[in-house]
Amino acid sequence: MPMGEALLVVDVQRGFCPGGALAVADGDAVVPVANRVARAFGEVVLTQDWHPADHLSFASQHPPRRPFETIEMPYGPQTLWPDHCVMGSADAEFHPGLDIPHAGLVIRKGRRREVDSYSAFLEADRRTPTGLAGWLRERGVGRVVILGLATDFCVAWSALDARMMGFQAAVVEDGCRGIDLDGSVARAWAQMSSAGVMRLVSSAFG
Ligand code: VGL
Ligand code: ZN
Repeated sequence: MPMGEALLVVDVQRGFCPGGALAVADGDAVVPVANRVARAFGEVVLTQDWHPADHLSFASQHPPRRPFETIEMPYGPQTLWPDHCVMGSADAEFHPGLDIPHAGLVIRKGRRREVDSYSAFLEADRRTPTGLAGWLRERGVGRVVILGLATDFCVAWSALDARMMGFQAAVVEDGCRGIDLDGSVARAWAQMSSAGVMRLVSSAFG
């Protein structure tokens, strides 16, 4: 049986687009790219960052800490963020321009107060699976193509975990935008490249 492919569309939500709580510069530019690339895939998975209002990745839970500082959590260092993508809020909705009606699965991650989850596969404790790997394997998917927000956090962690879990992985560069804290976008690309993540452009998909 030929190895199946799936497209993983990461966190294309209002919160990460201009006007959102954790806006990524030019974040909404990925929306038409996601829509176009998705047409080339029979199998598409969407992820949504989906936090309780008192999530421990929010700086507001750790006064006097400020957003973008780092603290130690039981599972390691954690960047602190502005309150964002609170479950059920407008900020957590998909970008209204996202048009992928044939998506088969939505993974909501970061739902537990104590543990962040950048990756679509594993929470930040590096132990708790989201179930995505099993879903993909059961459907014969061996290769994932990834795009979305943000390059240096949820996209990169998802791509690295895809490799760690035995999938081939590729990231569509022009389908991503980054937050870029102290060079984190360049570091993410270097890590992805050493892990064997391919770098693609969306024109490859028509
Ligand atoms: C993300 C920071 C916090 C992301 C999510 O989607 O890349 N970044 N939560
Ligand atoms: Zn988050």
